[in-house]
Amino acid sequence: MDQLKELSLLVQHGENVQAVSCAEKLLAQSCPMEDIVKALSDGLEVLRNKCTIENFQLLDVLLATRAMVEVVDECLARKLQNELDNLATTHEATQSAEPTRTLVIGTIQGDIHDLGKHIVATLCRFKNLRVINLGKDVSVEQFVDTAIAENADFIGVSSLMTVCLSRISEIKNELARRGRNEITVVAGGGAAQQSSPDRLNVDYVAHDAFDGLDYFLSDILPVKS
Ligand code: B12
Repeated sequence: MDQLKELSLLVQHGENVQAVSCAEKLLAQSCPMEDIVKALSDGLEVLRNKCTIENFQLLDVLLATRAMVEVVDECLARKLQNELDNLATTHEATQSAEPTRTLVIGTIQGDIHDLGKHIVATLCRFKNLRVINLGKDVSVEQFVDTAIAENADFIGVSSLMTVCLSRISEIKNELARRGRNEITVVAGGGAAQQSSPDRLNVDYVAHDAFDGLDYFLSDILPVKS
């Protein structure tokens, strides 16, 4: 069987130990991280029908969740750390070691889904961004207060719950009220992806974690001196 398919199935079935070992093998074979994250997400996608208001098979979903988090923390984070360590030995990397951009990230109030946000935060932390992770169920005021206090460049907001989407649009209104229009707001997560920047009143809606990372690292901002 295709190893990425196998990884999806292992996550879907909550086989955390085997999922970690499968992901390690894939990374050792230079499988792109994008493909691994896609396989993890596919594994959880199958559980969609076990996570509805009417049918909530919590144990199955939580076991899959644990397997996914372990792959992210034990395989992907370690691989990213190794890449960073290797880079740090080069002169060029030593010069650019200080993070130049700050991201405040969290899941919007009313929503407790945090796996996608965890992946984004992990990728960004290892790609030279300063990341302040506010966790889940985060109010508009918490996002804005923290972004201002930390002199952030970006607010990253995640939402998988359609009913919570309207709160996202309040973030830019609150930033404007506080005279901080320059802070860029990026939304992501299954529910946000179904919408548009205009409707969510954000600067960008990321298709996935890597698209978000590209946006945070792109030339849209002048690099702070
Ligand atoms: C796992 C899961 C849970 C877990 C969450 C565990 C956790 N720690 O996160 C638990 C069991 C707790 C849970 C609870 C509930 N869930 Co649930 N859950 C899911 C499930 C199966 C997978 C979600 C997931 O983690 N996917 C994998 C991650 C990696 O994908 P992702 O979040 O989309 O993230 C990727 C990108 O979107 C991006 N990204 C995400 N955020 C951000 C942010 C930024 C800034 C950027 C740049 C990128 C980015 O990066 C990731 C990698 O590319 C989904 C079904 C689905 N496939 O979406 C339902 C789902 C989200 N749940 C749903 C529901 C209804 C619920 C409950 C209400 C069920 C209930 N009976 O109570 C509760 C919610 C309670 C609440 N108030 O939030 C619905 C939501 C429907 C809707 N559209 O409103 C879904 C879609 C299932 C369905 N019925 O269709 N759930």
